[in-house]
Amino acid sequence: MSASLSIAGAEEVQKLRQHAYRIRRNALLMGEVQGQGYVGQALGVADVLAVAYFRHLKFRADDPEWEGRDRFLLSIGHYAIALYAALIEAGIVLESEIENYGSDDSILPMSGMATYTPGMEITGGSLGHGLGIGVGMALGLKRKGSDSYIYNLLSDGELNEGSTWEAAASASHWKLNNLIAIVDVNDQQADERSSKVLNYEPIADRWTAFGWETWRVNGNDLEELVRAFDSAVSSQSDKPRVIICDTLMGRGVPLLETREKTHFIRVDEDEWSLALKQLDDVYGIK
Ligand SMILES: Cc1ncc(C[n+]2csc(CCOP(=O)(O)OP(=O)(O)O)c2C)c(N)n1
Ligand SMILES: [Mg+2]
Repeated sequence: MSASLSIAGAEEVQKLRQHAYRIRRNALLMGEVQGQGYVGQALGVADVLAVAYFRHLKFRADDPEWEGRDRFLLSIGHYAIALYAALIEAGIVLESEIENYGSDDSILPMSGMATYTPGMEITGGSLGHGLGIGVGMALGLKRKGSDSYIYNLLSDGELNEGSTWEAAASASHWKLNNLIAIVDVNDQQADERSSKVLNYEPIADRWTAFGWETWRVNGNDLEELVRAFDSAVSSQSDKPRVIICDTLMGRGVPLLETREKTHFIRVDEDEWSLALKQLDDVYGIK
């Protein structure tokens, strides 16, 4: 895959911008169905998901369990709405499922579960286990001689979990250069700013000290993301890779960007159409 990578031009970045827009829009539409949800996270990581799914991940929309696919592991079950929005954009989940989001028999439950949703590789509601599962999968794929990558999106809250660091240590021990961790640093968690709950800095030095090749980028800047993902995928080192992404919760919808409490958002009925309109304005869509 790395051999076929070319430097992203303005046209490619524009295409990724459109994907990011639609991921954000899908997330808002799902939020509107329930009137609430983890919408701020979805808006925050939409650019990361656009670059992952539409520049790097190998997948077959009509065959989500294709053996040759890259695996995208969502540690953070509560971010499911973000991944659903990307899976819909990728054609793995039908757009018509949006209206069933979060209802009893839906394939899109509010917390991500592998048995419910095509493209959802793991069940991730109990935080701090995604990276450990990723280590096991990456080791297994290596032993099978597979050239697939394991991506694991984890949150800054998950850096509070000892299990994340056990996994980080074992990944470098096993030289898992087919494992790419993506850390969403939005400096938020359920009760407080993440940096106040438990300081995570110097975050890049910590990962480097655990034996990882490390990038830190503005996770809402597509060009920076493309450069980091391209380097991570094409690196020839035997180390696991981590891309630390500083993101803004609610990104792309000013009324949500400025909320004080963004972990779980409730939006008044009339505010959803305003949120969608603000998103269109930000993207210059009439
Ligand atoms: C092991 C575990 N402990 C606690 C929780 C409860 N919980 C759910 S979301 C959350 C916040 C985690 O931080 P982060 O993912 O950074 O939050 P966000 O950025 O989405 O606000 C917590 C503590 C959980 N799901 N699993
Ligand atoms: Mg967080």
